Amino acid sequence: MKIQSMGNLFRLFVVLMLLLFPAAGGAVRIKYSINELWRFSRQDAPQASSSGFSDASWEMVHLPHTWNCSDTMDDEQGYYRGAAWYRRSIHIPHNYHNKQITILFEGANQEVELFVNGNSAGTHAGGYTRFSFDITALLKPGADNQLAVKVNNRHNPDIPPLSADFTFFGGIYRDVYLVVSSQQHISTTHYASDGVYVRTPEVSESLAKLSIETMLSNASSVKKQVIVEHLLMDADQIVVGTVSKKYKLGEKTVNIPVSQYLELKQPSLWSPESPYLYSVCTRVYDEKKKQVLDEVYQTIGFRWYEFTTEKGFVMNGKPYKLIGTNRHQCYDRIGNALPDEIHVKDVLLLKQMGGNFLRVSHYPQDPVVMEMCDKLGIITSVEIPIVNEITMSEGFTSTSLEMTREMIFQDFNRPSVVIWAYMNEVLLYPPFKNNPQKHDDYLKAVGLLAQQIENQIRKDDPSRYTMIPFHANIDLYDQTGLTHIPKILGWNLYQGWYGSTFDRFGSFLDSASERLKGIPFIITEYGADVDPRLHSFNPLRMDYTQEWANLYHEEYIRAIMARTFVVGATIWNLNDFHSEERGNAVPHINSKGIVTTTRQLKDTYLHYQALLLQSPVVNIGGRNWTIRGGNADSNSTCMQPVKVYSNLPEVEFFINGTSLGRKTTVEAIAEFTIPFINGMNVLEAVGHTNGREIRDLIKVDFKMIPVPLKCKKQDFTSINVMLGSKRYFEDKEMDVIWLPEQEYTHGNWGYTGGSAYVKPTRFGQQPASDVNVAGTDRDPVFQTMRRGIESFRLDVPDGEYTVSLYFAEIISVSPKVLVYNLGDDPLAEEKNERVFDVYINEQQVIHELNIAKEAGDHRAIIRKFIVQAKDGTGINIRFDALKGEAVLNALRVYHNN
Ligand code: GCB
Ligand code: CA
Repeated sequence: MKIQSMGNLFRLFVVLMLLLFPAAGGAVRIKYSINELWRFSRQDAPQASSSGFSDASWEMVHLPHTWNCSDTMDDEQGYYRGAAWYRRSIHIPHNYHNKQITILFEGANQEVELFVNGNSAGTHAGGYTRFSFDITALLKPGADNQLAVKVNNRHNPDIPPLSADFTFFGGIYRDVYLVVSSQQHISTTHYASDGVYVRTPEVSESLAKLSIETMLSNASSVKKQVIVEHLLMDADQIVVGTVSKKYKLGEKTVNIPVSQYLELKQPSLWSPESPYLYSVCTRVYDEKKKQVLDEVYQTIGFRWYEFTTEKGFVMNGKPYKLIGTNRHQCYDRIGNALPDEIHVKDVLLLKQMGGNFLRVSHYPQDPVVMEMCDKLGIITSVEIPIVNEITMSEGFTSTSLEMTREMIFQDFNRPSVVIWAYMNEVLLYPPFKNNPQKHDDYLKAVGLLAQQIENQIRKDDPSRYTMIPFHANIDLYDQTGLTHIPKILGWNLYQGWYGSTFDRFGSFLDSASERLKGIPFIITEYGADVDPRLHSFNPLRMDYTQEWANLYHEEYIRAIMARTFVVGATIWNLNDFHSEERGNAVPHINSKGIVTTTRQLKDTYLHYQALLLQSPVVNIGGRNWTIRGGNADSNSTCMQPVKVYSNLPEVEFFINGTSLGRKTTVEAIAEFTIPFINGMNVLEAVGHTNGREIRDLIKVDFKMIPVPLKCKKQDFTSINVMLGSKRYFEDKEMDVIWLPEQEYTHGNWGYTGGSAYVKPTRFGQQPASDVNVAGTDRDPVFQTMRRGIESFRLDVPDGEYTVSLYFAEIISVSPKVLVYNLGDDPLAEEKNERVFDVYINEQQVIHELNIAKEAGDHRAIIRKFIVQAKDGTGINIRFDALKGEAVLNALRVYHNN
């Protein structure tokens, strides 16, 4: 009641003010994007800085843009990391002659030099923060002005990140704006922020105190009196507070801080479930308050919060377990050059999953991401991209500190931000392991840099928490002193993925918390790779199947929920993301996302949604696994398990309209065994809540293999089998399901002889190779094999068949060691030369095949044969080793008639 009438009073006041002092048109700043019509060249062209340079032959591109879309996904190692140029002209109207003109880059990776009409306007280092240049002095009003931007994504030892498990796409990959303001204006060049910093030193249900700092600049060569006014507005744009003050601005001054104070009684609080937003409109008037010279709006929120090991995270007096994801700014085919819509979509995905927490890692992201977190009530931790290692140089230190300040000032007012973080797994591989003195110096340098960054944050923004994310080497971080610098410790933990077993996760946390008593922990990363095309009913560590990751996450979330000192956790990762160096099942992609690079939902997402979302959820697992296959049983069905994820107490399952009964959900899961039939199957899960039915429905095309193969009831049409594999591989483009191998039995199909290939690693073994197999996008089909195979037989009916044999030499004599494997490195394998013959139905079809010699290592080859099955003897493919072992990676048999 009271607030309402206050609001009305203020509204009246504002209307009056506007009547008395109408803002003169055209004076307030204009900000507009200049994303289109850039000419681009992916090479260094030093002459391109001059305004006379002709770029007519250059390609025309639009921002956001990266030059690494294709070379980061091809079979050649590496991608272009070097200089490139962007050029365009901008028309500056004559009446801008007394304006201040700033160019604002939201992000360009990673070194930039801007030239305006041939003159250098400035440089910037760092690929993930915004930067701006005041280009007024270099522009000619009433003319076309030439912009030339040199961008370089080379390795630079003074700029973090030096290395990381993600692709360093080069380019101007975020929006670029021009800001046209009056000579007396709110600064546009203070760390490229909006120039207004709103602090809320005191917030309670009854009162919020605001301190608003404005950075002022005066470009004119005469002193000026100005009035700075702040209007505090609620979510309905009703003014609920105002304050103003006169200031004398000296001539030619930049970034002069001035502060004013405001109070608000009974503020509506910002919280995850009710993210109430206010805004502060800051206006600069001339001294008579006749003209508005400049104006900016800041979105803010009122909340107070605390992290403790006893109560976890508490906001506005209410405890929250923070659960969410990390996120990388990339997408299928477009790299990091994302339109705003995809940034928006990603934060919505997190919200729709029931997540309340985003670790904006490993670097600050697009302003739209942060804006969405403010709007949706997603708590965030933002991080500068020092990853894996540092350089012991003054340059590296100063760039890091500069980045820290950019991060802080650019997202200073966001109610969603509660943590500033830095240094991800910075001791992953200290470089001087064999030199104790240098090793020691390095650890000291890391400790010193951490302390400097920590001090900088505490000085610039004491209101937020700080955090450093570690990997599991607690001794090293402790020895370096890093465990006692930030207010919160982050842990990136992968027990049960990179070596070890799931249960080691909980036991690690318990002993670490014992040792570091009183320090809140956040599980900043945990995850397992999933190639969404791979499935298994016998999942194994490192098999890249959905099912292994399901088990991993089920175990981890249980352990996280059970521990109060774990105040939050962020899954690694929201989305599958680009990491050029990686092989794995999907080369160049880290597939630990719970959604794919095109944002298809994986089972893990569907499970978290059932665990976290308040509203009723019924999700059939394997929603994307719509082409399945297997052998028919005596009822002409094939039994396969399907999980249903639901937050309802029980769910009922229907297959093709027939109920399989109800099951109780345990930890939001109910598992059903489904009798699939050949062809299209309709799967339906139904739950009930408050008299309402909640349903999910999927359609699955089941490709049944008749048993025996010469079955009267069903024709044999085709079969695809991966040797040495327990996995299924779904190929939607080809409309094919690849089956795991089985041993031959009479009347059926399968191999005889040999053993499944396993990849030896330091911590044991992996069930498949993870090398990038060249010449195919279906790497998993080639990444397993049966070594020493004697034959493959199919007791198919008489007729003509196409038999395709799939080969690749997947053994690695000198395997690539990736630090991210956390020590579970591949071991060098012994490569004995292999030469073998192949016979089909006793006719020799391959003479002396030497895969490595013919195709080279890690390259796919397919040999196709037309074969007649006669006299009821089916197809018998026989391997005869001449040297070493014969192998077969996969095979396809297709019935031609
Ligand atoms: C980590 C890193 C992250 C990697 C991740 C992984 O610990 O912080 O950048 O992508 O592991 O998938 O290995
Ligand atoms: Ca490449």
